[in-house]
Amino acid sequence: MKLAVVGATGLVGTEILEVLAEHNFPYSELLLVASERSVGKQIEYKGKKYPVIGLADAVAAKPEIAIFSAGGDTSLEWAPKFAEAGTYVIDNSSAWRMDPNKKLVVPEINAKEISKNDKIIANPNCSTIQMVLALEPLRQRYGIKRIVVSTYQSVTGTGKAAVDQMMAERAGETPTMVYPHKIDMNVLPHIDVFQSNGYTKEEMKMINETKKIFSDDTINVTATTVRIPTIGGHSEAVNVEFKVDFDLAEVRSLLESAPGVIVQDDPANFIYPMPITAHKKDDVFVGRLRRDESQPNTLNMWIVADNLRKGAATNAVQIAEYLLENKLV
Ligand code: 2RA
Repeated sequence: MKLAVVGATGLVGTEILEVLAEHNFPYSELLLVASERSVGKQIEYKGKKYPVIGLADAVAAKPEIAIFSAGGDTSLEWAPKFAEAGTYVIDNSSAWRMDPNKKLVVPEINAKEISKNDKIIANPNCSTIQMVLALEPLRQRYGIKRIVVSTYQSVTGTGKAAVDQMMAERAGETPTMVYPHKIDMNVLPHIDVFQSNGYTKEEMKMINETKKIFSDDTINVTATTVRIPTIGGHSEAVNVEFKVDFDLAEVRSLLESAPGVIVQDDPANFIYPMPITAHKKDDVFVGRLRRDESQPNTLNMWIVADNLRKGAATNAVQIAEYLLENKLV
């Protein structure tokens, strides 16, 4: 089974390789693919050096699976070419997520929707993945009317240049600005571009992708997404109104038995999810569970996950594992 990683030199691409190694993902040949300027570079992976190849050569090799993290433009141009060659493309960009003919997959929720015809599969936005994974067991049990989410997102979500800006500011050096403002010792209520409705693209992604993944346009969602000067993961304060009342002990039990979710909720002992403890982990961490006493049937929760892991690389690798396990490749 030939496997291609497209965008292998980026933050997410590097994380994809780490996750593939940790999961001992089976392949007969590994193709590391990047833009022309990186062709010829060597990447060491599991003790072996691999040459970086270009996209045209990768398509010609006809890999069974290609995991993309190379931006929307590259995906729009090249994912169809791989699909035409029979490759399953698992794409981390936003290019295909809202395409009505493409599946938007969090394996624990809707991998079963994937068929042999789905040659381009979209990986949801990182901030969406961690939220819907934690909400899924509660949606199944209580039904969801409305979600209000505020996020606290790591600079790693923007990429290496943003991490470099933060670290330069922290060191008192002159940074190369990625953000419109200083990020260290600051927060930016601004992720991606502002839309005509006053929301940012990131906020609209959370709203629209949540409805698609849950296959339920009746769920009302509103979001405020914020960039904070940290690495290690995205954090989210979620207020969710259910269709019926709930029992807090049952909520905890449902979350504790949910695949891919770990409950860390013992505030008396200062136990709650944090980016520094979620970093490099594949799970989604949930805590601060408490009833919203201001309105019926409503729960507050705090959700943290490593955005480069379950928010991108791990989710994509899990989709690839699903394809193998279900003999779609
Ligand atoms: C971000 N979720 O955090 C977006 C894309 N990775 O910037």
